[in-house]
Amino acid sequence: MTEKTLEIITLLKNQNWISGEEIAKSLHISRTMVWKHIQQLKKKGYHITATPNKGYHLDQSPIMITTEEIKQELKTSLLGSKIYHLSVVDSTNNYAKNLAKNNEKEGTIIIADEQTGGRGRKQRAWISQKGGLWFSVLFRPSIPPTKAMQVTMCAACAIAEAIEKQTPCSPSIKWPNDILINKKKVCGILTELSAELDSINYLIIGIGLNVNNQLPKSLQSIATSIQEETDSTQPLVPLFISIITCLERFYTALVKNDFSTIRDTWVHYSSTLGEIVNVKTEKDEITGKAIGLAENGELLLRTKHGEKKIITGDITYL
Ligand code: BT5
Repeated sequence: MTEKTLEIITLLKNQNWISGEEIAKSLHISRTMVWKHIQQLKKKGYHITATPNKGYHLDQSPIMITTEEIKQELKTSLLGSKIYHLSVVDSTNNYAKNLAKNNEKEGTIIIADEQTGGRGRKQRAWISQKGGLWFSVLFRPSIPPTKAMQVTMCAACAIAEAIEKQTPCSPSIKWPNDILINKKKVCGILTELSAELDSINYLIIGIGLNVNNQLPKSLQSIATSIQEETDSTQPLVPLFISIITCLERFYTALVKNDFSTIRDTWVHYSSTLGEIVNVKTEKDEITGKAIGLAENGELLLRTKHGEKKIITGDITYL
């Protein structure tokens, strides 16, 4: 898209109706050129009504991601300073890792319309067809590797807050990395890092949010999408912008050593605390009551054998 096309989007967004003549004047172009730009926007998925006497009206922005729209709307200073938008990739986390190894700066985001090899934890498959938000954010935090989980918590808080702001849904966070709506998983977070003993080289947060994508039958009892929950198609850009804006706020707090803001927000959205849960870890299976969250993001469980700190695992509510 050209500068002029972007300026037209801004004019359309700022006014209910705007005539071709006003656009032409404001951009110093002919009315024929205005018409050509409008046709281009329609091809990109913008729904624009043209009415004699009134002019043009923007009914709806595209459902799919457009980098131009992101650049126009995103007002963050660190996250998204560089954005790679791919139509298809195996995994945005893999792509981010390769960039990170080649000295890519903190804040870069990789977003894909579709992933052919989307991954969850322990190499589990993550279904990521067109219509969802699949992206990875590259961080280089000055925190010890033991605190890496705090960045995952920032992401979980940001996603929950953004869903609440942008949709009528009530999200909750299930420890350690799931966002639920009506008890079904709508989003998963995959955190991967490269670290020395006492410092992190890079940390990648991969976020998979089901928005307008279809889910396979095999997942329908445990997973949901924003579209399914709201019965309507949700434009991806406002949700994405909201997640990134919230994430930058939480991450800035974390870097300034203010973990309490993140913990309070996490507790506010948690569906895990207070529940009796079964946790499957690498080595064993533990049942207990989830009573709190430790400083580094571990789950505190009260069990028959006393209090236990769980670093990672899969939990089921009993
Ligand atoms: C996760 O793993 O929940 C992390 C998912 C992270 C995906 C993002 S997308 C962008 C970036 N690039 C990647 O390659 N990955 C990240 P885990 O907690 O292990 O959950 C995996 C399990 O969730 C699977 O075994 C399925 O049961 C279920 N699942 C798979 N696809 C799903 C989907 N689209 N929605 C909900 N659940 C799904």
